[in-house]
Amino acid sequence: MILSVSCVMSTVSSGQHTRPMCYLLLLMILQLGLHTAEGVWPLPQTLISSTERFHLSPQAFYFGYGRQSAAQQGCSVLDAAFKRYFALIFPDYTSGRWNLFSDKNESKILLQICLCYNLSVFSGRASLKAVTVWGALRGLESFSQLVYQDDFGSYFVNKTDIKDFPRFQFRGILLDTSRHYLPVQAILKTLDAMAYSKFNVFHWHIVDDPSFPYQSRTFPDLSSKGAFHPMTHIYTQSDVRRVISHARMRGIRVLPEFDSPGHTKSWGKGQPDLLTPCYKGGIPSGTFGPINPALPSTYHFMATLFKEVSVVFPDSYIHLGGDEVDFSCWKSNPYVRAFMQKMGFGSDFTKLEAFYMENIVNITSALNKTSIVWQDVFDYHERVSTPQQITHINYEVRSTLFFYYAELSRMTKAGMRVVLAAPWYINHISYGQDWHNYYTVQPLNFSGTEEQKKLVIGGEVCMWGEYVDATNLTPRLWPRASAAAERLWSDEKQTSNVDMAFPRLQDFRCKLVRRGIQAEPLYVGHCKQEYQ
Ligand code: CP6
Repeated sequence: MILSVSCVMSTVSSGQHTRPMCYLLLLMILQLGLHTAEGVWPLPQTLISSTERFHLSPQAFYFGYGRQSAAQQGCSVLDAAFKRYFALIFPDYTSGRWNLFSDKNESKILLQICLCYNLSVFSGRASLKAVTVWGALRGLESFSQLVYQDDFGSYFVNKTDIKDFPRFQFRGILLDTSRHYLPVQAILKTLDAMAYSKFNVFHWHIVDDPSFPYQSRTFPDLSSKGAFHPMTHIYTQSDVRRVISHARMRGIRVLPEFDSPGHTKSWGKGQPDLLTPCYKGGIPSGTFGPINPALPSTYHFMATLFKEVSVVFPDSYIHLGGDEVDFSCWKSNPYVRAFMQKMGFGSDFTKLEAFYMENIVNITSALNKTSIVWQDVFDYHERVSTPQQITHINYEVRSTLFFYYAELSRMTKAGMRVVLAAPWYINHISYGQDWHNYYTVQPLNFSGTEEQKKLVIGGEVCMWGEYVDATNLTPRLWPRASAAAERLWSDEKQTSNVDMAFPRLQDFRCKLVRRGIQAEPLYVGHCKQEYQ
């Protein structure tokens, strides 16, 4: 069996994805077999399957490029994906356990995945047609989920027809590597699992108050003094390259966040005079607050750091943070107050925060990056009213569950593109089937025009790290994040019922377990192949 794959447009050159945020698959047609109509998570936009099934023999199965395909052998993304998916589809064969099943003398069927525009399906032949390599990756994932084994270990795939594309172009997961250090292996494994749920953005909240694990070329003291450990709890330049390359091979972009001016305590250890000295009774108290916005040296430092970061992280987007700034230290500092007077800010510290963020946004746009910030920045800007300066910022809405519809209305009305994060703070846990909460979110159910709704470019699952390290990351993320993944990928009408989703998600969770992901159980039940 041959699976022949074609890409109409070859966006396979090195570097990052060619178009920001939209290496989404424009058209993906996968014509092959499924064992049930529910075999794929997240649910494809259209899926027709029949009970007619084809036998797949690992000895006689291969992926090939369609004749008309713009991508051909040598396309590193697809060549590598063919290898990965072969192993995922035939785990027994690849692990050497195939002999247990021996050859039952079955006819060798040809499954051809052809990515050409002429979609023709013969029995035992499959064709996958995509506009970009990234679309082809999503199609391969769907195909791999369609293959199943019978009780004797033989592989099958049912006759199936899928036309698919994502509902939202931004489908992210945030990992926090400052509250706890996550070993590179844990990040790579998370990227693997993200691809299984068709996530496409890894938001790397790499530094924060507790630690600074990013090893900077320009400012090595930041990690040698600010990391939990200067040698073992850092991300070297080569670690970062590994993460970015692993992500890219799976159609995932890496969005780095260097959160400032708040959440920067760890920065102060390796960079003297960066943080604001707090005062008590007219003298410095010895404690430090947010980054000092009143010193020119601050902006020189930030420009130099971001110059490095913009090269190390090739994605066209960069996250600048800007959340939860505590004004009390700024208020206490006489030099900051004098700066406020000079700038005409009076005693409105939101103006100072807005001034700082505007400078950082300008630094990063001069580096040809589009900035993303947390919602707090929008709130300050709204009051300062300098809308022309912030039109290229995406806001991440993180207000409490009950209010995010109002926030979405308000922010899209101002013309902001937004990424919704609030309903998916998945670091919170509670007893019971809390995936329902992540599944039943309706991101576009706010009052606003069609134009406003188009500004919601997607959503993001946040795994804040206060109580999470490599011991519990995976079971806390999966399959709960997969519930959000279906909300962000699939048609809302077809996926509005949690009772219909439950057996499908249970089945998908078993697929994750089978692939070596320690995804936690949803409720009472069993998997054909339990985790071992
Ligand atoms: N760290 C940073 C955090 C949080 C934020 N920013 C956070 C706030 C509230 C909750 C969870 C996480 N830990 N830098 C807010 C975006 Cl409930």
